[in-house]
Amino acid sequence: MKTLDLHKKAKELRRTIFRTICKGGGGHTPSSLSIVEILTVLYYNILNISPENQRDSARDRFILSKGHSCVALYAILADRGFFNKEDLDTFGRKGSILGGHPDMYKVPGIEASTGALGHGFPFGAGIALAGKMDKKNYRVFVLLGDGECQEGSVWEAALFAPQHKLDNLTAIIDYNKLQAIDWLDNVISLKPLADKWKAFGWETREVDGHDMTELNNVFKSVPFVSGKPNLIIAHTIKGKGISFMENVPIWHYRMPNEEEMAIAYKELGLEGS
Ligand SMILES: Cc1ncc(C[n+]2csc(CCOP(=O)(O)OP(=O)(O)O)c2C)c(N)n1
Ligand SMILES: [Mg+2]
Repeated sequence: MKTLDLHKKAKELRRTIFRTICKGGGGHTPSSLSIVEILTVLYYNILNISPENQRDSARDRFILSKGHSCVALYAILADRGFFNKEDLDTFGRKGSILGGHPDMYKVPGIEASTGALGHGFPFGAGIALAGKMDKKNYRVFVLLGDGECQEGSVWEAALFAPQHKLDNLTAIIDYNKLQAIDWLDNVISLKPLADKWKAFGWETREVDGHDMTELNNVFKSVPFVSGKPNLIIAHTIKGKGISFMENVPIWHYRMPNEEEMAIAYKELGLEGS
C-alpha cells in the first residue's frame, strides 16, 4: 500500500478504535492509539497473513504482547476481513468474542491470548525457535509495551533469542515512556534501552513509531543481520491523535465524559457519530 493510503487507513483505524471503546464503555484508549501506525504498516505492507492463510503453518505471526491495546488490533483484523466489522459493536459485552484482552480461541487472527504482561514475548520467541527447528520460513513479530519491559520474563526471552540465533524474531517496543499511571523514569527506568538490548545480542534500530515511511523501511530490512534477533525501538506518543490524551497519564484508566467525547470525535473527524 502507498504511504498516502496508509495514512488514510491509520486515520480510519483511530476513528474505529475510539468509536469501539466509547460504545463498549471501557478500554485502554491511549495505549491503543500509540500503536496505530505500527499495526497499519505491519498488517497492510509487511505480514504474510490473511483470512485465507490463517491456518497455514508457513504464515507470519504477529503477537500483541501488550494485550490491553487489543482494540487497535481488533479494528485492523476486522478491516482485513478476519471477522465481521459489526462484531466491533459488541466489544466488551457479555457473549462477545471481543473482550478487554485478546483471546486466541475466540477471535480469528489472534495468535496468542495476552493481557498478563510479560508473556506474549517469550511465547513468540518459542514460536520463532519452532520455526527454525521445523525449517519454516515464517517470521514472528512481537509488540511489547515499555512498561511491560519491567517484567522479568521479558529479559529471560531477551537472553534466550540470541542464544538460539532467532533472526526470524522481531521485537518492537512501543516506547511511549508511560506505564499505567506514571512515567517509566519515575518508576523503573529502562535507560539506556538500546544499549541493554545490544548487550544481550540483539541487532537494534530506533524509529519514530508514527512515521510510516520509517516503519516500512525498518520492517522491510529484517533480518538486519543474519543469525541475530531484531529489536525495533519505536518512539511513540501515548494517546496519539486526541490532544487532551497525549502524554497525560490519567487517561490510561479514564473514559471521557460527554463533553470530552465530543472534542475527541471532532479531532478524529467523527463529528455527528
Ligand atoms: C502482569 C501484569 N501486571 C499488571 C497489569 C496491569 N496493567 C495493564 S496495562 C499496564 C501498563 C502497561 O504499560 P505499558 O507496557 O507501557 O503499555 P502502554 O499502556 O503504555 O501501552 C498495567 C500495569 C497487567 N495487565 N499484567
Ligand atoms: Mg508505555
